[in-house]
Amino acid sequence: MSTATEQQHWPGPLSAAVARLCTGLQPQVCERTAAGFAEVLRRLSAPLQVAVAGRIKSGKSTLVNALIGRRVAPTDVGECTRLVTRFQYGTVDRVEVVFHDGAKQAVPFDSDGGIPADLGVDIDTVSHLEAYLTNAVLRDLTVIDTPGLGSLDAASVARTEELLGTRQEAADSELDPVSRNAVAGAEAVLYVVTQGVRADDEHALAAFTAATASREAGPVNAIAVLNKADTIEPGSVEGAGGDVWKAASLLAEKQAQLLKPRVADVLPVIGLLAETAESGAFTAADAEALRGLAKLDEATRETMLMSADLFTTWECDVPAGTRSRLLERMDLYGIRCALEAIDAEPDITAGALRRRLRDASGLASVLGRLDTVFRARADGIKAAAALASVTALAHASGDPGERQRVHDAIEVLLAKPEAHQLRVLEALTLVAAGAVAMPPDLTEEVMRVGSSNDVAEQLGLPGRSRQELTDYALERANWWRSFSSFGATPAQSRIAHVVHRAYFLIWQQLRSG
Ligand SMILES: Nc1nc2c(ncn2[C@@H]2O[C@H](COP(=O)(O)OP(=O)(O)OP(=O)(O)O)[C@@H](O)[C@H]2O)c(=O)[nH]1
Ligand SMILES: [Mg+2]
Repeated sequence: MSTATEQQHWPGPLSAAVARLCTGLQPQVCERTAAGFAEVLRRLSAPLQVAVAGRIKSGKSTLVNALIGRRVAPTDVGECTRLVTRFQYGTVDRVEVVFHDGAKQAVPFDSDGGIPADLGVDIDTVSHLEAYLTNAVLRDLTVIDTPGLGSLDAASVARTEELLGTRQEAADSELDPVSRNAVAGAEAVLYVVTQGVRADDEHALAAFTAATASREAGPVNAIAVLNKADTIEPGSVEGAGGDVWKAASLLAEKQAQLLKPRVADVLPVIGLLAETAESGAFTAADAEALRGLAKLDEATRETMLMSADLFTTWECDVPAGTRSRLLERMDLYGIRCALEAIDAEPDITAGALRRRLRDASGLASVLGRLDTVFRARADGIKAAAALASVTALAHASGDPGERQRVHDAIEVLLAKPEAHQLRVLEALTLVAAGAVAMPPDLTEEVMRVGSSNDVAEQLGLPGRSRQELTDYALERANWWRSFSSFGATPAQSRIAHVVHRAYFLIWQQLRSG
């Protein structure tokens, strides 16, 4: 007989195992916890939930539009920038306002196909927005646009947490607030920073933990982008040689030092240019206007490109309104890129020019990382998030017997060989968050082994022969085994077991493959 669990489409074997755990436990827990488990099951079968988070005006919504490939999230002004909007896959494009009392109201798109900047409803009564779009990217990622973390006081963190927490399905399922909190929140985060991460941005990243309600952010489920790379003054970055992109890459590396291991990576990006290139906002008329600008003599052109003001006010044949539009869509750096592309290839088509802008935006690398960090590991990320929710629900129940039953069931699950990857993710998160202290070199090794699917990368020996890799894997497997028995604290020992096993499996794979 096939159960409901087997009929569902889970993202993979780990999620399926956690789903079985939930269904198995449901009859053994109180009604409230069981309702929470039902919610966990529902979330497990949904696409990975990725929150785009960061400071006010860091370009979150712009980046969301670039990812979706449509200018749909309002940017810059309007009350919607203060709301959480969930973009998910749907067969018909529509947007709904969800009120605090659970009521919903459809809102029409504006004439450009975007969510209107002002909704015409009392914003204080609104919980969040749900946008259903036909865009294919949303089939396996639900993208959550969040309001900027402006101040890092507890109140603003709590607000984001609550906003992310009071999502539609949680509200639908009539969970009490405690249970809702335990299952709410994003499963992964794309953290947007701009030039100069300061200490409080690290705090903001820690605040993501609050936003995700029950999950720690870590290299498993967090990526950062250094947005607005085009606005970096290359002269201010040593070693950039006056090159904007080089400067951005160097800064991103520096920020990675600060933010790792809380995030898997920091990638430079120009969200605005990515949005323009991906959303169809770049038109043949824009290309024509740029061609007009490319014909200007060198001195005029350079003068105009010195500032936004000069660009729009300088006397020239291309109408000022057209120039303002270009500026708004591409900013000066994007315009310069386009002009250089036209210089090199005067007959370049609008389509080819658009592709050049996309290349210049750095979006491809971001999408690549989203694939390898989030999409490829969605099963593990979702399963780990679900386990965290299950644990939180059991704790919230206040019944020690129930807590113990849930705890035992999780232990049984984690002890199974097929749950190894789940333990690796858990170990990574614990070490990255500093919950288990490790010497720096061992921390690095845990990160390396757990953060890749490529054996040579996991071993930190790219380009070595199979024999060398095999020998090294065995050596490290043995080292971690003895560390787990002799050198480690109990918490470290648990991690060491997992790392030992990871090396052992690598060794086995190398020997047989
Ligand atoms: N030059 C430049 N401007 C950008 C870039 N990305 C976004 N912007 C501009 O920055 C402003 C803010 O962008 P939003 O996407 O609204 O930022 P946000 O983080 O969603 O803002 P809030 O939701 O209000 O916190 C807009 O004017 C964007 O056009 C970029 O890569 N380069
Ligand atoms: Mg916004």
